[in-house]
Amino acid sequence: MKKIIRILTCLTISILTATSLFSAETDERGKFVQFSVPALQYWDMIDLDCSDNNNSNVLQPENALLANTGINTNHSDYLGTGFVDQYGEQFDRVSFDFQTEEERDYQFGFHYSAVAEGEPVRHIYVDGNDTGYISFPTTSDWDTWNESTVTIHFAPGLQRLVLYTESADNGFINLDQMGVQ
Ligand SMILES: [Ca+2]
Ligand SMILES: [Ca+2]
Repeated sequence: MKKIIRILTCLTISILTATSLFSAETDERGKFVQFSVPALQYWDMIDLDCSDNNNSNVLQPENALLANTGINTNHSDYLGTGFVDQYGEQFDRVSFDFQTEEERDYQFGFHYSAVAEGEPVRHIYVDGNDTGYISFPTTSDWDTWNESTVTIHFAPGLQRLVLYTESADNGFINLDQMGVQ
């Protein structure tokens, strides 16, 4: 029997001990790494090293958990390996998982571009609760990037922040990067 364990906080996974071959896969829930180990006894352990290029204050949406969006590289000057597009219809969402070490206000900066009739917004859900929204003022074209920020208070722990498109959220954005301070 196969046991599947998903590790939501890892953006890059290095398998430290042993094993063996692994493969990077993608399914409807996002990217994952699959590997096989010999039958484990209860005293055995699997060690994983999780990192995002040694900079945990920057998360790339193209590596996040995506729903109803795409990933593209067809505009210049993006950061990381690409950006999220097809992101402006109802139910489209990007979910970031990260760890906070202390209780305080955290500032989130989103690197994006937006060419729309109105001013696109995305509703912010933290651990399943609607905590408001963030605006993404339009940029002159899809090759121009801007930053929009929002401050959210967190206790220590594992967090999930979702940028969710509700029914009237005014159009598409390309989302390139999220920084946390
Ligand atoms: Ca979409
Ligand atoms: Ca990016």
